[in-house]
Amino acid sequence: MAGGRRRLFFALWPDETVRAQLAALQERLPQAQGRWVHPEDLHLTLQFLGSVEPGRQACIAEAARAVQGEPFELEIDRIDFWSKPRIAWAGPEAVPRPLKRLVRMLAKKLEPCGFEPERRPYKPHVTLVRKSTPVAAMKLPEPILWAVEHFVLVESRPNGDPPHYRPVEGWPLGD
Ligand code: 3AM
Repeated sequence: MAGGRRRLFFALWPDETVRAQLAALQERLPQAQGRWVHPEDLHLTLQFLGSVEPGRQACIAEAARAVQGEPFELEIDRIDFWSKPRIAWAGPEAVPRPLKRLVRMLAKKLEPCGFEPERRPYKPHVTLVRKSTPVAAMKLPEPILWAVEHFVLVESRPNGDPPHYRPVEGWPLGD
């Protein structure tokens, strides 16, 4: 990675099939008013990094390479709403152990790069609508089955028109 400061985060990035299914969930929220996440931007954040100067970007890639994860299946089976950040989201009722381990390991490997581990408990979610009006929690009749085989580093360019996010590099989970 070269260039100037970049706003970065690690995420799970859906393939086209899962992306289309997640985008279809947005259509289940017709009552919500707010800023709809562009379908091309739908993702599940693993760790937010913020604005990163060029000197730390190689360290981040090195940290990601050192993560020893394993593939897993994520069952997106509910829609819910958080009132404080005002987001409507989709996520798994049960958090798979390999996902917890992945997030923990990533945080640990990133510490030498100068990133403090997140203190709040990890709550995996795919944001569907920001600045949303309240949405009733709902169990999905048919969960989305997301076979997770890699994770990515994403660059965020929040200004201008969406999509705002672009995966810049990816790493496989498992061999
Ligand atoms: O994945 P979601 O959409 O929930 O809100 C930002 C977005 O969350 C969040 O990181 C994701 C990718 O941009 N984010 C933005 N600023 C943040 C911060 N200072 C943050 N998360 C933690 N701390």
